[in-house]
Amino acid sequence: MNSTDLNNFRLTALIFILTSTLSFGQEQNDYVAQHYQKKEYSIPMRDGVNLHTVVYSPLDESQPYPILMQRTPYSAGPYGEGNLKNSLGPSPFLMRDGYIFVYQDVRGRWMSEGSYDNMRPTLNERTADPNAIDESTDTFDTIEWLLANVANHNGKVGQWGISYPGFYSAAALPFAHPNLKAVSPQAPIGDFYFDDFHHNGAYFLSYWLATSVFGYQKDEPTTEAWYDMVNPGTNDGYQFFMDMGSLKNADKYYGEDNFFWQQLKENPHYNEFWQKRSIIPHLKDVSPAVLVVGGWFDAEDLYGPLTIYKTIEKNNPETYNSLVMGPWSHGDWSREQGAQVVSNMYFGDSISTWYQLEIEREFFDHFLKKSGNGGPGLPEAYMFDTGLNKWTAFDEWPPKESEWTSFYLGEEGALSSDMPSGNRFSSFVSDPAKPVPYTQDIKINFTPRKYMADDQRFAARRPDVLTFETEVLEEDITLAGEIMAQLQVATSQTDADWVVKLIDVLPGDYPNHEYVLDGVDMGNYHLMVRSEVIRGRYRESFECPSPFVPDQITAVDFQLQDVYHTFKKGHKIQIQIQSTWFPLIDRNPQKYVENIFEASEEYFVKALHKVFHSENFPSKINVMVLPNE
Ligand code: PG9
Repeated sequence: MNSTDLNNFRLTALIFILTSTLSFGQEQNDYVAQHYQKKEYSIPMRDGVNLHTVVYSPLDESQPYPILMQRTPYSAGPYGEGNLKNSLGPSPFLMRDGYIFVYQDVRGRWMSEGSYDNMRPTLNERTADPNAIDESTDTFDTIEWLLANVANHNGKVGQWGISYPGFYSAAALPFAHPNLKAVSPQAPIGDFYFDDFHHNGAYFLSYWLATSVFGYQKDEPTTEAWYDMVNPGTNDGYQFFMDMGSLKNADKYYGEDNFFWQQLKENPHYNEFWQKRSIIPHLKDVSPAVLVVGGWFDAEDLYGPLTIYKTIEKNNPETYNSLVMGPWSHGDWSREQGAQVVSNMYFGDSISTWYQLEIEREFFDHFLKKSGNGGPGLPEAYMFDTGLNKWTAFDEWPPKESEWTSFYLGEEGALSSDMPSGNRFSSFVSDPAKPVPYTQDIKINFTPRKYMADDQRFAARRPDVLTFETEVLEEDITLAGEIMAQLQVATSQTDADWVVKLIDVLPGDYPNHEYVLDGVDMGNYHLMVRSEVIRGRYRESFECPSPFVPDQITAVDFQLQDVYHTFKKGHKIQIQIQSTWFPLIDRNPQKYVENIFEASEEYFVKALHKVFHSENFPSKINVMVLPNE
């Protein structure tokens, strides 16, 4: 961005920020009331089910407008985040540009008819059977109806959404309607076995409360919640879930009528139930232009945006497919927040506003208001370096310039590019009765949002967390791309989870920023850059688990999600390895049982875990390093 553009941006952003000195919601409400008219429709799908749809049309009918739609399970009406008046509505810039905004309750939710199905499976083909429906056919039928019944549109349709609405945007891509010209899946769920409810087979206990929201069928269209949130009776999540013990004790909170909780319990492995709900295999023959958006510190959906972008890129080289990854936690980019801070790490000011103005607005403007030819002049991958706090434009992701490099675990907690020698290992006792907390302040809530950049010093000082660390870096090193952990481990028992955390150890004199919470000292802050878990039983296959042979050295390889982070000179790179991460994930009993959701207490046993760093059994973290310019 040249200096003129930068000044224009700053002026626009300043005006916006000044004008929205009212609460963000209030300013939006007033603008909607003054410039849009709202109508509600019940749109029939091919099988006769009617979907509740809210349409906001510009009062100024001097020109035709594109339709910009969001399909949501969170209520399109005034009762949830789907409407314009909520901070998760479209950006103020899109609202002022003028679109016909459409919000729809997906099948089986709120005011729509039909039955709900989490991540409804996508059909592999289109047939004449009117009852052969999925989210793609519902989107197709909705667009057909809107084009025929909504006035003053320009014949072009866009779709966008964050999180679950991001999935519904991606689900519009298979067999897309020809008038659907631009789709922006933002923090989209790709697959519930790798996003949200599980990571590599470990169940995300922290999502347990959310099962209330997605686990019950309503009797009829409704504007009132038909489900109750479990009242844990405490805000202390660690204590609540420790007191609960085995997951089989969770049944007393969820009855048989919570169909999703039953499905979670009955399908612990990556079987056909989960596989058919993944949108990833269906991202072929994609015709709309795509802008995928995600946050490097998104605790809910990180597999989704990265995998959806890469899959579209691989299957559809001719399709306009782009990616933006910023220093955001879940959904931050849609909210106006001056200072962008995750945990205690400050990344800059007005990053969300800049993205909304310079990227999202340009994308939809080009493909929905202009010819759509030639592209909007945006980079294919606009990625934020969370170490240098700056954007970089790449023409692909991961960058072709990045080179694979291995960091080897070594003795005495060393981490380096040197192959280990000798026959050494590091060990720790993993005790399910004293699991490692996943953060320092564990509060029970709908889902975890803010732990991804937390300080990890508390964990480094526990005897059941192994730490391996480089010397102080003598020059910057930039990780840009994928990460693959390749561990050589052994356990005295027959099952184990393996958590790997990649950490940027800040220098002791690192300054506090004005946005850092009182009492936090950023000197020596152990910034978690990336973290991931694998339930060790799935090391060979997510569909067919296998126990460990006690004390037998075993390879455990798994992918961590991508990063773009420069570890600056004077910092250190640290790897932490542990086997509990509570109550983010449930506790692995460590004594193999077919279904951990049904494990009784006697299966929860201590285990001695070993991580080898020897000549014959090296453990390493493979990263993609972007050569210094
Ligand atoms: N992906 C997020 C989520 C899905 C299901 C349960 C809880 C959270 C989201 O839609 O916010």
